[in-house]
Amino acid sequence: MADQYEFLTKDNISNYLSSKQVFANLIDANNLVEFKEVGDGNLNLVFIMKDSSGKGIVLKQALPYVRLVGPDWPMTPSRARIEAETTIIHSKFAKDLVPEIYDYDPDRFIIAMEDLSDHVVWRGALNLGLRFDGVAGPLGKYVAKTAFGTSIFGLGQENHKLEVSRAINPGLCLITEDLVFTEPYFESGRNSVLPSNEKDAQDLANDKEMVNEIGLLKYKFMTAAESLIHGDLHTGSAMIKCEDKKVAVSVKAIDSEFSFYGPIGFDLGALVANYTIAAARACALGNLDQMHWALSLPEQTWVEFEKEFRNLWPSRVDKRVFTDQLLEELIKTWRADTLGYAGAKMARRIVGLAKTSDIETLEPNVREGAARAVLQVARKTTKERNQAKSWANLAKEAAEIMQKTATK
Ligand code: SR1
Ligand code: MG
Repeated sequence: MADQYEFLTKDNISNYLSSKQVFANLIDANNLVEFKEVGDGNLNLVFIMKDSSGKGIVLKQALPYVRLVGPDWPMTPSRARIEAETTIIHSKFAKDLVPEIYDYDPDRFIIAMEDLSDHVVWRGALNLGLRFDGVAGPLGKYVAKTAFGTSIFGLGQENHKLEVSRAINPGLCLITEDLVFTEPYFESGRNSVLPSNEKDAQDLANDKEMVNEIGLLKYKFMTAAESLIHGDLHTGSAMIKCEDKKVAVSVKAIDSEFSFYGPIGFDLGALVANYTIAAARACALGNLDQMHWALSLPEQTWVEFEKEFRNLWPSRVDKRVFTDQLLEELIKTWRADTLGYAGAKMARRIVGLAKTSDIETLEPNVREGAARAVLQVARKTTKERNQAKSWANLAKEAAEIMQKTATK
């Protein structure tokens, strides 16, 4: 049975590390001096160990249920296999932008990977009002490199089809289909907002044009097997190392357990959504410089994505009918998809299950305005996604909404 396996604990982890030859040169299991359980996500156990010589390793174990809710919400632990496989595949195209995977244990659903304790989670830094450049651009590059490499253009017809079937991830896709695309509009008992935001949530659910767009975006999410996407690329899925405290020297996309063959714009949209949420927090805290900076990040990610994808285009496997004109059409479509998914991902983080610390750690008096702003930006961004507005214009519109809805 997939749910009958031993969970990692402080008491058995040293034995686990000693039991596998693959760890012999990576860490001294008999001399562990540091042990931390750092899993602050919604799904898994995550441990960091260090030995007396300073070598470190991370073990991440998938539980047979959603950690956020408990055993009442069973969830396939084979998502750990998906994450290990996707990270390894993505590393072929963007080695520096993902953690190194050392091992995957299919019996206990444990991934052993590079210790990134010299990095911090980007969302945490953003929440502190810290401004690190050199992150949004590399994340756009990560999406471009992995999207091209795993697409028909990078793999060719047969390999692409084999990959689509290998990467199928129905359990985790269902979570996204429900939490992102359905429940914010059709309450199923898992939504929540402040009482003062109830009308904002109702306005969202009653917005027929928005629901229609969400239907189109959900359908595409469920059917467009464009590339092996990350599937949950928010600012908590980016780890950054910033030695001089201004520009990141290393950026790693982590936690790709929601990965599957899906629409390329989904990952880009997730980033745009979370930048917007970070901006709404900054505005609520009266830090308008930080708000404007956060609202400049979508353009940085998009520009790097587009530049990198264009660079890779000449190396596509089959050029016969995949002409340069097609690339122009695809770029245009992906930009509209990015904005559509961005709005969907903003809205779900305000009304649905699994919110963001950016907004949730705000005092309720200012949280009200921030949540309202995110919902209004969400609706506008998704509904107007085909209007070909400049990134500067989109940022200006979002800033205006945030300043107008701010509460004290
Ligand atoms: C039940 S899992 C909730 C959310 O956590 C992850 O970060 C995904 O975004 C998922 O929707
Ligand atoms: Mg995650």
